[in-house]
Amino acid sequence: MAFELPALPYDYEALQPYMSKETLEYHHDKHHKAYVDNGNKLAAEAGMEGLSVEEIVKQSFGKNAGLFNNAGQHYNHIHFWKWMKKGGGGNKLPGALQKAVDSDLGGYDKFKADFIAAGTTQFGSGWAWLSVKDGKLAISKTPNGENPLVHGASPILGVDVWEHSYYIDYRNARPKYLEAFVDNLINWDYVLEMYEKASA
Ligand code: MN3
Repeated sequence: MAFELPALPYDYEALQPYMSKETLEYHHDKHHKAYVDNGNKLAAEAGMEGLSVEEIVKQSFGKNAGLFNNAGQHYNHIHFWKWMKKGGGGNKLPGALQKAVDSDLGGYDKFKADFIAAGTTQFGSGWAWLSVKDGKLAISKTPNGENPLVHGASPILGVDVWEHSYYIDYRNARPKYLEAFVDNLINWDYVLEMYEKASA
């Protein structure tokens, strides 16, 4: 099925002051749209246009870099918009997630420190992740458009650490952006939804 640019699930102003209208306009309307357009073109050339975005990501990994990068970024951004909400973030996690964070990651404070460290230490462009692998939560990082799907895991939360995600609002201060994301933006209800699907 052809890739489509999803509408943002909130207004362009909704995430201010943590993520500006200008950032969302560029990031969603221009960057994500380019991944959709390029991904559709490259998927058609590869004869994969009938597959789901998840299948295209898995099948193109290590074989078709152009298609993989665009399909990976399309998948990542579809979820990234939903992983944020107005009034999000903080340490009030839905019950099942809190339990898993406590048992698998050593509690919320350690999750926060390790997740921010993953994003801070990703050299260059990429993502930091919280995933379910072999039934347990795990934190990781990936370069460019890569994601945990190609490492046998199910991503349930990711943060974009490409400069286009934070440079307008935070300039070079990536750790400040990551802290604001965790404290003020994460939509834990959507993380729970993905956690339940991944654990089913
Ligand atoms: Mn991005």
